[in-house]
Amino acid sequence: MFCFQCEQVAKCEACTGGAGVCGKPADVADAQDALTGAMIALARTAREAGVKNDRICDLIVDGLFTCMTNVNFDGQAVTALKDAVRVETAAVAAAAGIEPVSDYDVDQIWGDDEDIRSLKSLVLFGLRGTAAYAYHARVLGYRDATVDEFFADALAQLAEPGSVDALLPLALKVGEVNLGCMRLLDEANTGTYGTPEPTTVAMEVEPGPFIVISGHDLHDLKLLLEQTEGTGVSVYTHGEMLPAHAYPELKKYPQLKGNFGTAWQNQKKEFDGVPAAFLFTTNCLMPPKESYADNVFTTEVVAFPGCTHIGPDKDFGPVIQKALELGGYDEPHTIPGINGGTTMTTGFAQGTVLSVADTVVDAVKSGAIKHFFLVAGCDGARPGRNYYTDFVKATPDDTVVLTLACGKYRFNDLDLGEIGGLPRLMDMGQCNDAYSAIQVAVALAEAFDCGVNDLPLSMVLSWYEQKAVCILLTLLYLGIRNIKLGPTLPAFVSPGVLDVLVENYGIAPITTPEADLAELLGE
Ligand code: FSO
Ligand code: SF4
Repeated sequence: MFCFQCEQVAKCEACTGGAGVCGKPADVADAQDALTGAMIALARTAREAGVKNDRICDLIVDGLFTCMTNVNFDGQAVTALKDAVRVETAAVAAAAGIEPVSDYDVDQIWGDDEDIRSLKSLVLFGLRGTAAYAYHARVLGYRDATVDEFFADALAQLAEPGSVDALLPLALKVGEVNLGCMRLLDEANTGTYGTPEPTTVAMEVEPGPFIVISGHDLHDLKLLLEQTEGTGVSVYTHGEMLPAHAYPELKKYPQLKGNFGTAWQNQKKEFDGVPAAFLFTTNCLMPPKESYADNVFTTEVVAFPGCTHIGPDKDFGPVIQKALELGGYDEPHTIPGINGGTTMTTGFAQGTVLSVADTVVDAVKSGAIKHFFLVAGCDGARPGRNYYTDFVKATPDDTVVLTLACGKYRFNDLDLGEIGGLPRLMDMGQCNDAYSAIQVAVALAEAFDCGVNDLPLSMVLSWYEQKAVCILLTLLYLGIRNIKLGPTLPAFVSPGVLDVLVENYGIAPITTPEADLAELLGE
């Protein structure tokens, strides 16, 4: 196996040998590469045949999402999807009277010149992240032809020799398309479940049977809430599902009680011995410990051998049954945040922040707000990630901290007080709600008649997997400069490509909270 797509990659280089650091076995990694090679063949065959349709797009989106970190550990499921892709390739070729293009050998990318390998990896991993967002929008009935067609176009280009001059714009194009895809998902989520409202979420679990739902898919949560009505089973969010509490059409269910635990990398500790059922709708699934593996359920493209998978009929009966069998706690039970807090707030997406835009602009003009920090991105296991806690704790009282994605669990139980009638710490939502942060930044730039780079706004980002890659490409596409990135730089960014990113965008690795704060505040 060869895999270097995520931040926890072995030795900051690549996972090789029998299994990855994430627990992905070599045969699954190889099956994912074979699936990717088959998707590239489908994309090239479709291009030659001049065919574009939803069926091709859906297979490619499913395949890209399946290969993301911590999503699918089931080699049989991955191979079944590859077989379906091959059947489609043959059908497209037959209908057009051409020969199908043979499967592409992805090892050609892994063995390429390091800058070409780096840029093709940026494109492929970025596409995987964008595909996850397209998938979530699609289940809510939202799709966009520009986004859909780009997946196949870009995959087909990965099989071409490529040059730095051609691949850099392609990587930025991934960022552009991802912006459109996050907009689509924002429309899908708010159009279906309403505009998020500021909401305080308890971290206490009440006595009685309960289900913990993790991941990003609001549609799955909605179905689970419908099916748990009247059963006596409560539902708690976990990880990236936390912002669901802010959506009017989800929060109206009384059995949606609160949030369980912290970010994804703590699940082995936090799920151990808990008398509840766990439902994973997307990443980030870790190989479950034997002690709770029977209580883990997966759905959509998530899978783990031996865990019950809820299929397209979306009958969550087995999950509810498991929760009833386990019975939950006898007494209230609280898992505090990592700073000891017992509540957190969410729901400060663009709808809320822009509704008080005048207040925010006045506060900046009066000097009450000196600076905005977007401290956002993924959490992970690397020890250096306490940087983000320390950074937020050290931000001065006249600054605002916006956050999103699961990296916020490093500090979202802190009470940072208020500024100009607004909380100093505002959670804008899931990683895809980076779209909200961009909209707020653009609105502020318009209000001050300047560019986003001229605002008193700094981005201090943490990355872990491929959604962070596509969001980073979006920020670069928008020309955002001087992003601080940590806890380590991606292993797939070659020194040559890093030079380009530093030169053109001023990207820099995080250093220490004190030094970075002083630099960003111009002290
Ligand atoms: Fe976190 Fe995992 Fe949303 Fe990522 S849950 S690490 S950025 O999947 O997707 O933030
Ligand atoms: Fe290694 Fe990350 Fe790939 Fe897993 S997804 S095999 S941890 S690089």
